[in-house]
Amino acid sequence: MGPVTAVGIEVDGTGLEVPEGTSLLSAALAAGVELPALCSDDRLSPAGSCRTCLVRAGGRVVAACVTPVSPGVRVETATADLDALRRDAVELIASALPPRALADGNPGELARICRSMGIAPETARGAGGRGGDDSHPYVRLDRDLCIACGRCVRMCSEVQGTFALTLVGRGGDTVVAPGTGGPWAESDCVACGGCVDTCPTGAITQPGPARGLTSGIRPAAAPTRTTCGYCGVGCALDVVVREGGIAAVLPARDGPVNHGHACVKGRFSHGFRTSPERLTRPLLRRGGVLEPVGWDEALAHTARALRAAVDAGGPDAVAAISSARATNEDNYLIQKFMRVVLGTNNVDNCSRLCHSPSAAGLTASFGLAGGTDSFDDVQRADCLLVVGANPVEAHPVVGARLLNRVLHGAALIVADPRTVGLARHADVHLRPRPGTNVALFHGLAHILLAEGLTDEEFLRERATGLPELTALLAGYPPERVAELTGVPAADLVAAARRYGRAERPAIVYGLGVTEHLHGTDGVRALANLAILRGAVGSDRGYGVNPLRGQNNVQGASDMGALPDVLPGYGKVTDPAVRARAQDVWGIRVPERPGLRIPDMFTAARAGDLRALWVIGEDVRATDPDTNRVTRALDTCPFVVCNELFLSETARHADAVLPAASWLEKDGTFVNFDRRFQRVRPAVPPPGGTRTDFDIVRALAAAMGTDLGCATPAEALAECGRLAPVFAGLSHDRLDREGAVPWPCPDPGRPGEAKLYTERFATPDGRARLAAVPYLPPGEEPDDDYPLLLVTGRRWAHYNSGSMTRRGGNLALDPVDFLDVHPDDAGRYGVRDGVPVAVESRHGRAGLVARVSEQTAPGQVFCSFHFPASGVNRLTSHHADTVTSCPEYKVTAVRLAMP
Ligand SMILES: Nc1nc2c(c(=O)[nH]1)N[C@H]1C(S)=C(S)[C@@H](COP(=O)(O)OP(=O)(O)OC[C@H]3O[C@@H](n4cnc5c(=O)[nH]c(N)nc54)[C@H](O)[C@@H]3O)O[C@H]1N2
Ligand SMILES: Nc1nc2c(c(=O)[nH]1)N[C@H]1C(S)=C(S)[C@@H](COP(=O)(O)OP(=O)(O)OC[C@H]3O[C@@H](n4cnc5c(=O)[nH]c(N)nc54)[C@H](O)[C@@H]3O)O[C@H]1N2
Ligand SMILES: [Mo]
Repeated sequence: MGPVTAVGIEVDGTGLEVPEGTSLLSAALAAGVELPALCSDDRLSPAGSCRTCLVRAGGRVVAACVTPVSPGVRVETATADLDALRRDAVELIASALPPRALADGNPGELARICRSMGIAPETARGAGGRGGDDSHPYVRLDRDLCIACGRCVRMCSEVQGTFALTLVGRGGDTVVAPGTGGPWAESDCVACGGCVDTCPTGAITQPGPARGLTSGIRPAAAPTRTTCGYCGVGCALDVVVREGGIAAVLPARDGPVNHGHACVKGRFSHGFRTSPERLTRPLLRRGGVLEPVGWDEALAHTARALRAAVDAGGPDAVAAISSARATNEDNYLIQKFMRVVLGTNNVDNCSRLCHSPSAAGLTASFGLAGGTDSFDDVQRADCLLVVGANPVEAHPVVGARLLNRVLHGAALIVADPRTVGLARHADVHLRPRPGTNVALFHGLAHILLAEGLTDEEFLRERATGLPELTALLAGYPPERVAELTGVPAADLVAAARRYGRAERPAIVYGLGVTEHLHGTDGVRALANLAILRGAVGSDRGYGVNPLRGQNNVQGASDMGALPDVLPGYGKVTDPAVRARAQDVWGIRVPERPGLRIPDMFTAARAGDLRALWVIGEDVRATDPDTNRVTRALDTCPFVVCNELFLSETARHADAVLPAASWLEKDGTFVNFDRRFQRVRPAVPPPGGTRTDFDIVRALAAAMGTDLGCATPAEALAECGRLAPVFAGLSHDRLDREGAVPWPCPDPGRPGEAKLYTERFATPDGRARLAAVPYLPPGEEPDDDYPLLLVTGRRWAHYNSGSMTRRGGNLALDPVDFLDVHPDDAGRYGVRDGVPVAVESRHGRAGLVARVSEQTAPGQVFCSFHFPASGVNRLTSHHADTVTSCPEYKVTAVRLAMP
């Protein structure tokens, strides 16, 4: 992408310069002239079909949206004949529609344009009667209002990449329809809301109070700009509130990551907020049952219980699991509470279950715990290597942007045992046996070396460890790697050559790399590829980028909700780090690293952990080997939960404190490419609930300590004093600038979106190649348990499903399926749609079989979004040897009678 040349043009007699390639429509807008353009949306390629944006350019009448500027062109927009032509075009379109198309108060684009052109509502006098489709919970189709502009179809294909919609019929009868022919609800639609957002007439709307609102049509009252509280993409959303309730959540066109796009969760899944099951009062267990009590009583009781645990077993007899769903400020306070009020480092967050191997591996290879490049840069790559990640379902906006890049010519290599969405568009799809990544990556590295596809200068000047790695890689020739991984040698060679010969490759990866017995080794072996290519910290590629999972899992860890580090990743064992914290907090920080989540459970089972505070994590549903977790929690004398709902964990707790959700909170999140963004309350916490921030402060007060940090803004400011990498951040700055990436030590300078351009953050400033041997996974299939279970995500539900099962998403995905390959279905006598029991060495779960070729023979796949199915009773306690991240991706199982 070279520099863009400016072109001098004239619009209605005024000269201006616009970039080469600009359409006359955009050029007119730049000159302050807004033209009607019913088939146009600046997120889409131009169509030029509606003829409502006619202008005269160089003497000819043309559709402005499809005509690019030419140097010196004179554009006329405002003559009487052009006004008449445009009005005629709009009038013709409107006249075919039924009267409701232009009814008073219709906020739609067409109705607004008609009003501005003085086209009377009576113009719309079409007969209608074409019917509609209301089969879908979030999308309604009114065929009578369709003008066949094709914006929805292009949104679905160009922005979302789902290709679910098409135009059918002829001439004036042309209308949008799901490509599969049947009802919308049964189509390929993934409810991203893109079609709703672009439709100019109200033919496609979302039902309910949001009807007619789109990101282009703002309601009178300003919406609240916030950051999505589901996954780690960090979509900027505008929340529209009416009569105290959320009427619509619209993707922000200027959202730095989402650029006007969103997904089914961020856009539509807010029904949980007003679910009758939402907790609104604190609960205390009395005589075996949870009973509602007032806040004072709940806090006093909890404070007494924590104090009693410390008295009985010392500060380390208490632990907290902090929440990656909660804000940075919540997390900052929670870890401060544990260290300052109780005097223990026993605090951890679900990064442990997720990307702790990324933090450890990336730190070891490069020096810092985050991804190396901004996603905007990743999207400039000419070759994408997507490993063990399913962004089409788990990070849909990222998935859509990656797919878009591929459709525009980037090469795509997917490494995933399953045929995930992106794999269908891949140049090479590597399907390793689960748990064999290290061998796979070494196999690719072997070929890079053997074929001279490495960057020798980079390796000489900016990396260490090449001799050791070279020696190790000698043992990973393609044939052997093919045996270890099941990936044909020819595919390995093809993939290595693509990655090796690309000009600017990027690696994007997910839990298929981390959630393994050797997850950290996997991250390091993957990082080797970027280092060998010199494609990190340089202009020759876009590094290694984990698609972090939870909305704020990066932030929860950044804030020091981890047992071994303080905010900003300074080690608790480092006296200088502790001294800095002592300066800010005024207490001595305990120097012994605390317990990791699985060790908390072990300590509980042993009777050593006497109180556990679980904040926004349903450990009884989502941690592995549920039976062991249950024993731990049942043995622990006091368990308190901050929750929105009576989750599996809360249901068995001794105290439950009802918490506010992301839509009701003030603070910040850090997304997967290290950007801090603001979270703002669109609505107040429902009566009786409190924000986690307030709960932590109140509990500290009940224990006689003022935690300071009266507001979230003050908490982030205090964090910046403790952690130099965040010193340049503040709520005020984020309010002004939107998103700011860390490292950001200086309030007057931008944060670092791309890392390591000068040097790596390792002690010697060099990237470190890792010579780690391949070791087999913790479980292998055998005669008793012949199948390998892989667990992961489905698009419509989110983790424990506590929020997505309460609302319309349940209708989109009501059943917990076990995907079984047709060969295995035949072998084990399983039919599509029948209930199956799954057994592992650790427990039993009940699911419904779905026969599908998405999984490989010998492997089965399911999600963990329906706790009642008991999927995590199957998963084992095997965990990454470096970070204790569970081996969720590999469990030997068998099918049994339900
Ligand atoms: N819809 C939805 N979105 C979510 C979530 C959700 O629950 N639902 N959760 C959020 C969270 S917390 C997270 S962490 C992210 C996770 O996002 P992802 O990491 O994309 O999620 P997963 O589906 O768990 O795993 C990714 C892929 O790893 C593959 N895999 C398994 N084993 C191996 C292996 O040995 N090698 C390779 N190469 N691949 C393997 C699986 O087949 C799977 O397709 O998603 C976030 N977004
Ligand atoms: N089998 C299997 N299991 C897995 C995984 C897998 O791939 N396979 N993935 C693992 C991964 S990567 C992750 S991250 C975990 C996620 O596991 P969890 O963190 O347990 O899952 P969530 O459903 O995201 O959220 C937990 C709870 O937080 C509550 N909550 C939401 N927002 C807030 C808030 O602001 N404050 C408070 N106090 N509570 C809130 C929700 O109601 C929910 O009950 O699951 C892990 N479990
Ligand atoms: Mo996660």
